[in-house]
Amino acid sequence: MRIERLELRVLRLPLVRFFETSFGRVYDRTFLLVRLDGGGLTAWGECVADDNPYYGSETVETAWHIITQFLASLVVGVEFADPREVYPAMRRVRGHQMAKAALEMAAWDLAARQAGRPLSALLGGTRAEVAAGVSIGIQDSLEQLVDRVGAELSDGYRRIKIKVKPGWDLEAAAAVRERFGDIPLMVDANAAYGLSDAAHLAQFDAFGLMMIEQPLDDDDIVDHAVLQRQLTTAICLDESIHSVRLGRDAIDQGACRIINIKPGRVGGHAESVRLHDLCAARGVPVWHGGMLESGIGRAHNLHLSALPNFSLPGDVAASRRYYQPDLIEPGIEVGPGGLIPVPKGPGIGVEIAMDRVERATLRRREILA
Ligand code: OSB
Ligand code: MG
Repeated sequence: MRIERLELRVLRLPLVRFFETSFGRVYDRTFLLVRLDGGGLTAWGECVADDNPYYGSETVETAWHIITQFLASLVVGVEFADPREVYPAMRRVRGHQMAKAALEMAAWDLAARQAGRPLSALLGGTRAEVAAGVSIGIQDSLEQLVDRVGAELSDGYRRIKIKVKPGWDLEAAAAVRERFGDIPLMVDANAAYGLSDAAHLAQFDAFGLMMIEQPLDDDDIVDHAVLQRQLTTAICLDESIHSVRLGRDAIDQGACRIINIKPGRVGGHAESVRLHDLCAARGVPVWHGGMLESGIGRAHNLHLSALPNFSLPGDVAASRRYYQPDLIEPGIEVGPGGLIPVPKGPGIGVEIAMDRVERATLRRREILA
């Protein structure tokens, strides 16, 4: 496989509904798309970096800089025997997992298209459909939260995650439990707490949650291990797990019992598969996280979610919750039982609506071999 051409675009799309986490409320999403061409085929990847460094340290502009100045020359014009060689080829660049992942994931799409097979088959997927959950942002009132949860449950979603922060936490979980009883429920704090909040966080134990996601800082493992010993609720790490090695360390130290895998956070599909396999070997379940992706990133996520140890419903939801219309046609939909079929065509297996991509594009750069 030889990558002959790289095209990078900055796009902006309005969200169907605002999304609020402990680090703020957003009404639209700015992100990069990567297009790779090779052997007469075209492939796509999406960079999950946002226009701000609030979830993680990367942004659209840092990813643009790192890809154009440093990564492109390590990938464009290079012959790869296997997409697993792409991440190691970028090793001299430290960090910048989201920028690396966008290129690496597009390379997987290219390899799968060249093989004429769905991406999930190359990654080792064993499922034809994946269980969908939803992530519900912080709302203006508990009534609105309960309404949203009700709407998502009637759409068939198999697990509800609510975003929490100091001042919007125990009451939110209580309101959902009171109205909907014993549904599969979890909370995500996006690093909004400190170890000094341990006693407060322990009050979540009363709600029988599936897990509490990323209560403490994104660069922390040890304090999460201290906290986990004080909770009966399982801790799931998201932001803290930037690599397979950090995943290993977190498990070994007892910092979490579950891991959220986002390929953008660990450097792409190959690193995600390695993390998935490590967790499977240690008896740690994983689920696929989401970053408000367009249909292109969403399709990538579905293919990866087909691997066997993605045993909990992920933040892989229908296109229409995010963008209307999406950049793919048809959009991704949730079927009966809250399941989403993994696309069956070659590569990511979705049709890209180029007219919509063009309309949403703010900037474009072409890099040739
Ligand atoms: O922490 O999982 C997160 C969205 C943006 C940044 C971080 C997170 C999220 C979500 C939404 O929870 C997941 C989705 O629906 O795509
Ligand atoms: Mg999270």
